[in-house]
Formats: sequence, C-alpha cells, structure tokens
Amino acid sequence: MAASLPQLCPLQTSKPLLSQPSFGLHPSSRYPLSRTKESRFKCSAGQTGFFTKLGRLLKEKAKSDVEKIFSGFSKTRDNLAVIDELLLYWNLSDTDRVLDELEEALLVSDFGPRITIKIVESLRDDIYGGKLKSGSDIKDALKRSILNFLTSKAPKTELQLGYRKPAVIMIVGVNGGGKTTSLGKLANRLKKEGTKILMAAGDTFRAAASDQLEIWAERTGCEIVVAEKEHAKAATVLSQAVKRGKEQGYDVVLCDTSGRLHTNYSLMEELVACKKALSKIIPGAPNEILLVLDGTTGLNMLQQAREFNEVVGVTGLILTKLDGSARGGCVVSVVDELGIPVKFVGVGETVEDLQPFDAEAFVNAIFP
Ligand SMILES: Nc1nc2c(ncn2[C@@H]2O[C@H](COP(=O)(O)OP(=O)(O)OP(=O)(O)O)[C@@H](O)[C@H]2O)c(=O)[nH]1
Ligand SMILES: [Mg+2]
Repeated sequence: MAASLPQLCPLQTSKPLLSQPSFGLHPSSRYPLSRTKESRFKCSAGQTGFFTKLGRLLKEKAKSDVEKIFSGFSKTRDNLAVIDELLLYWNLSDTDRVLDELEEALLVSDFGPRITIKIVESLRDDIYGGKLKSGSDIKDALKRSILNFLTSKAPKTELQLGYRKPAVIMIVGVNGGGKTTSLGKLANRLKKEGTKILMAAGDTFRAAASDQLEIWAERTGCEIVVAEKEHAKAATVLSQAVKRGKEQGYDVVLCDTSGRLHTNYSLMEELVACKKALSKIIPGAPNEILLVLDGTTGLNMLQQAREFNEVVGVTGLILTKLDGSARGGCVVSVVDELGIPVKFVGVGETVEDLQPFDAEAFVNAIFP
C-alpha cells in the first residue's frame, strides 16, 4: 500500500495564521459564522500522509514538552520518591526489606498487584543473581521494566486517523471524567498543528453541556455544531456534524458525548447508535473512540474500561486528572490489563494540559 501513496504534503509551519474573526453564532441555526482561515495542512491528495504526520507530530511534541509532563506528575513522583531514598542506602543484606518497601510504594501509586509483584520478583531474581549490583542498577532496571509494560502490549500511542477527511474522533466515558475538557484541549493541540476542526455537541442529555462545549469552541477558535432543538438525539447531532465536516472540508470532527455509567444498558446502547450513525456517513468512522478515565478513581477504572470496550470498542484512552492524583501508576496497570494504548494524559485544567502520552517521558517524569 505504501508504494502507491501519493507524496506527503509538506508541513507549512512558516505560514502565519490569519487573525481570527470574533466568534459568533448564527441566530437561527446556532452554527457559528463561517471562517475564512485555511488549514495549513490542506492537501488535495495524500490524506494518509496528512494524518500519519499529524499523529507523529503530536507525539514528538510530547517528548519535547518534558517540563509539562514533569510538573503534571509531581504528586506521583513525590509518592515514589521514597524509592530513591531506599535505593540510595541499599546493600545486599537489606534487599528483602527494601523490596518490601518498594512493593508498598508501587501499590500505593496504583501500579496494581499483578505488575507490582512481577516487577519486584524480577528485581529480586536479578539482585540475587548478581546482575544488579548497586542502587542505581536497581533503579534503571525498575524503569526499564515499567517501560516494557507500557510499550509491549499497546505500542501505538499516536492517533490513528485513517485516510479519509474528515477523521472522526468520539470521546466517551462516565460522568465528570473530563470528556468535554479533554475534547477542548485536544482541539487546541490539533488546531495548533494547522488542522481544521469541527466540534460536535453530542451531549444532548444535560442542558448546559453544549454551552460548555461552545466555550471551548470559542477558546480554541474552532467551529461547533449543536442540537437544533431540545431533546435531540445524540446520534442526529453527531451525524449532522460529520455531514457538515465532509461537505465543508474539515480535517477532524471531534464528537462529545454524554457521561454515562458503564452499567446503564440503554445509555450504552445509545453510544452504539451514535457509532452506527457516524459510519453511515463516512465508512470506517469513527476512526478513534477515546475513553476518558479519571485518574483519581484508582483501579476501579478498569471495570469501566472493560465495559465500554465491550460495547463500543475503545481504540485509545485519555487518563485525566493525573495532576491531582498521586496514583499515576494506574497508567501502567490500565495498559497492562486492557492492552489498549493510553493516547493522552490530562495533567491540569488549562487548555495546554493535555499531553500526548509518551511512555519514556512518563517513566522519566515519575522516576527522575
Ligand atoms: N485537575 C484536572 N482537572 C480536570 C482535568 N480534566 C478535567 N478536569 C476537570 O474535571 C471536571 C469535569 O470535566 P468535564 O470535562 O466537564 O467532564 P465530562 O466528562 O465532560 O463531564 P460530563 O459531561 O458531566 O459527563 C472539570 O472541572 C474539569 O476542569 C485534568 O486533567 N486535571
Ligand atoms: Mg461533558
């Protein structure tokens, strides 16, 4: 397939963005007034290249944005700082006590029992087998082992946006996890790369939900489609948005959905209806179904993820609120349990606080 691909469009990063007109909603349709800004990515061919490049670009940014990642994980890092102290004074006769304490620190940070035991036992073998001879050897082995857990089962952390425009991303999850906020932050990231974004206010359940998304649209300078009447079906709003996205040459349509408990059968079925409606308009859509998991809920999130995955097929995870939690180890247990990649992590409430997930940067942020 690669051989027949047209040439990639070069990134035209030097072209300045045109100034944004003020955001306004059309009085009758509540559609925003159209904008004139052209996408910097606009290519007449080579859409596979467009989306692949976009995914890679976001990932590169994650590596370079080390400071943000570092500060976002400060509570988890503090929690794990005890490991540094333990290893600083480690000597062979102390091994069992040190490994017991290391086990506790990992469990408290939500690495989960399975992973914790695997890590600790493999360290024990390597220490007694003479492979690890100092505290810093042990720390390096610990980091390698965590990196391995993160990369072996779910290596593709980049967005997979297919090859047709618009790419469609649906954001799902339980109430209050951070779906709308993450969608807004994601729009900001993609927009900065020159992508033309349309938001779809698919949370028709809560009256204030579309207002909240409109604020994000305004903040990020993106356009938005909201329900034309009260009690509209989510699937209808999302279909309208994707239709408009297709007709008007958008690159990506970001679909918000209502929060729902993974145990509520009829609400979960609504998501299936949304997914079907989208695929009728663009075969293969949605390209990504990103499940938002609240990082402060601990390992309970695994059950949510299993249910959502079973019903709609989750393609990636966004773990939010890791800045407010000392339990960043849940990233590792989620990947290990589900084999679904974490694609983004939320590390704060501002528009900049969504980081593309990069396993190496994560490990270095929690074990500096
Ligand atoms: N500290 C922190 N707060 C976050 C993060 N992501 C979201 N929040 C906050 O979490 C709260 C809920 O976020 P929303 O985006 O409204 O969550 P939601 O999943 O859309 O909620 P519903 O639509 O009601 O289901 C808001 O106060 C956000 O500011 C994060 O990464 N860090
Ligand atoms: Mg919401």
